Amino acid sequence: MSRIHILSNRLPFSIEKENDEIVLKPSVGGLATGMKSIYKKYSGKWIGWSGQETDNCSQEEQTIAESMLNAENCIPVCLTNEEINLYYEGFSNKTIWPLFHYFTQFVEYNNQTWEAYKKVNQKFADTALKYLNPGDAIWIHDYQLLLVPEMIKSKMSDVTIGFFLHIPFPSFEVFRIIPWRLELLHGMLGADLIGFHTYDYERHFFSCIRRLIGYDISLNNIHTKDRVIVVDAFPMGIDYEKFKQSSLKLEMAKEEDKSDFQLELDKFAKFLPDRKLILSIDRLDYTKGIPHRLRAFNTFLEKYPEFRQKVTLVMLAVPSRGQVDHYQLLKKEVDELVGSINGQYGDINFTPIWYFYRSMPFYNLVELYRECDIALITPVRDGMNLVAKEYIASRVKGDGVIILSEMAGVAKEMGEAIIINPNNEEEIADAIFSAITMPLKEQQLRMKQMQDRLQRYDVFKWANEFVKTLDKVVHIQQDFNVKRINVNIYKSISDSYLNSAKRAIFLDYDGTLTSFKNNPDDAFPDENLLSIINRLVSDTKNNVTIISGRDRLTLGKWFDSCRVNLIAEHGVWIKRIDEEWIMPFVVNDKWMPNIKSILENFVDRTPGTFIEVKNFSLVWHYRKAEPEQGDKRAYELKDELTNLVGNLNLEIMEGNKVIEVKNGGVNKGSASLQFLGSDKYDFIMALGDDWTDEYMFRDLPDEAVTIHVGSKRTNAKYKLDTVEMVRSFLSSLSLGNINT
Ligand code: ADQ
Repeated sequence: MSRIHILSNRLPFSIEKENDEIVLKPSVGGLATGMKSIYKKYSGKWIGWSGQETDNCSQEEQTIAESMLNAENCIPVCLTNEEINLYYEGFSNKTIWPLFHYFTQFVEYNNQTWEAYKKVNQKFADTALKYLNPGDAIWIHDYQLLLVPEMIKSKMSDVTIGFFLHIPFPSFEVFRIIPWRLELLHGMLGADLIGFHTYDYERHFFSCIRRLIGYDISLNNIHTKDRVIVVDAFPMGIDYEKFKQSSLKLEMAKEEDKSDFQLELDKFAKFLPDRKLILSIDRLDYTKGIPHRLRAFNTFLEKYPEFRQKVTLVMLAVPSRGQVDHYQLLKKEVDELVGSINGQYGDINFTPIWYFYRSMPFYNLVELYRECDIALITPVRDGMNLVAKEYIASRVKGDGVIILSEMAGVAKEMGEAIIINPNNEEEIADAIFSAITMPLKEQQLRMKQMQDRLQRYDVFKWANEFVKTLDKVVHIQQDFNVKRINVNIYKSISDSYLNSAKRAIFLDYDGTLTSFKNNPDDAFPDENLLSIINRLVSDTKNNVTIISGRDRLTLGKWFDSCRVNLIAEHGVWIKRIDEEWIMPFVVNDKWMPNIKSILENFVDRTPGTFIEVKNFSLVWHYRKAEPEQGDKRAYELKDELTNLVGNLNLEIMEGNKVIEVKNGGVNKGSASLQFLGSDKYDFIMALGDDWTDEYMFRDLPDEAVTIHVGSKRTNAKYKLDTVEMVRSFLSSLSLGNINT
């Protein structure tokens, strides 16, 4: 991969004015650290907003800021006050943020902010496009820029795009609420790799894609009409060594080197050596569950009165989004709760809650992480939560207990924490009691396991893993592109077609010559298709065979007027032109009643599914079922059948939204070879779209032109994307067109 650029809402520097001079202030957050390592290593640019509102500063100030940022390989996207209001504070923070965190009651649906969101996303995309070269990669971050991947992909398809969402991706039932859901999904699908913190978010995303767009998903790949998009979970880490080393440094610090804050903490510890400190750190956001936490602390003091003078909650809340109403209300609620608890349980010597409503410098944060015996992290929803990881990295003595909400992404990685439901105040109160009374040995054991894991998977590893996968995706896509029939490939196929004297052409039916219909009986050949086939067969050099899983009666009826050979039920029946149907293989139907009763049980439990009974096979169709339920039942059915079919010499075939059970050894591969027999053909071609056609692609002679329809992995040599392309390809061949 040549260059990798980063695109995020904010640049890793902010512009500030000091004594009338413009200065760049670097961000110290984990993301900035991880990304800096990437865009520097891969000689890219970092594109984003600098924090400067263009209508609040002069042109000269903007120019100075821009050249200072350029010197750091940063490219500012200039935004006006109004754009920030509508796109960032509006649509990003009043619509997407609450929706994706399941606060549906806070979601605002406002066309004006949506229009601004689109416009500003386009501004980011346009700025990036100025710096992108073919072959470059770009890594786009977070919910403010969901539309940018598609905006870039549609203009420059040869740029590889990674997208990472830092917040949760909600379940389908929540995501479907938003009127602009399709636009948002299509925006994200412009990416080649989409990353989430956890598998749950990935699962929700897949479910939305299946239900709202209908693309096929296999393992963690989404198959669109013309691309494969890889989706995976990459739990973000922190700069572990930075926290560990700073904490070790504090451990060794002499009295005169200590901060005032640390000296106060020392004094407190000396004065009250048995006092336990519980730490709570967050941005003041309604997703972080701060009022629940305070009420739970209140319950703890009520339920365990013996700890009333012995436990202090140190609560740090960073001011955040203060212009938004819900945040102002939250601040009021938190202030009142803190006041009420301190009023009720405090006295001259004891303040139950130390409340700081401000940001703190990095070294003070580490001092607190070191000093507090327990970290109480109880968001009601959180994409990941880095505070939990920072606390663990700073515990260089190996003690300390962490109480963690099961609703935070980080809980998936930390089975050793005390995991709680943030809405259960009683449970949190009991967890505080367990943490306070946890023996040191157990604390150390749990802490060690978490530390080992976090140290291995830090923010650098996280970033590198993402980039490594992005690189792999490039290869998967190249693989797909190499096989797609382009002008040159078409020319060489057409040359050998025209230069041949005897041709065998095998054409699968559903999904290849015609699109899928909800009711299989409605997929009869239309006039256009019949004329293409008739033109093909009018050339006496061509021996054309429709090879399908369909039953022989249907195929016989539909192609009655065409001079084509027919292979039905995946090879059970063969009918050559002007001859009768024959069964080239020995097959039986004795197994059918038993298997049919199993399938019936699945039909009863899965609305929208039905059984097709063929002469020698049974098919369970689930195209009309609820997509998720259909897929789930299909897994179940395959599992159940696999245990039975071996003994009965049967085979399970998985087609496009169908599962078919049939006699073993009979498939489109053996049938097509049987058909060719000992006749000599100097041009053999086969087209098909699903798994059942792969037998043909595998078994036909090496020189055969094999073409997969769609974008799945295949044994075929070439690909065509759609049924329409198949039709125009066959038309061009039959007309003898050299170019198409
Ligand atoms: P945030 O919602 O901002 O991030 P989080 O992951 O906890 O949440 O990060 C907060 C950061 O702010 C931490 O690095 C912490 O040290 C710092 N911080 C907190 N309080 C502070 C204080 N008083 N003073 C100074 N610094 C303070 C979003 C998602 C998260 C996801 C991250 C990263 O909401 O779920 O973990 O992105 O993907």
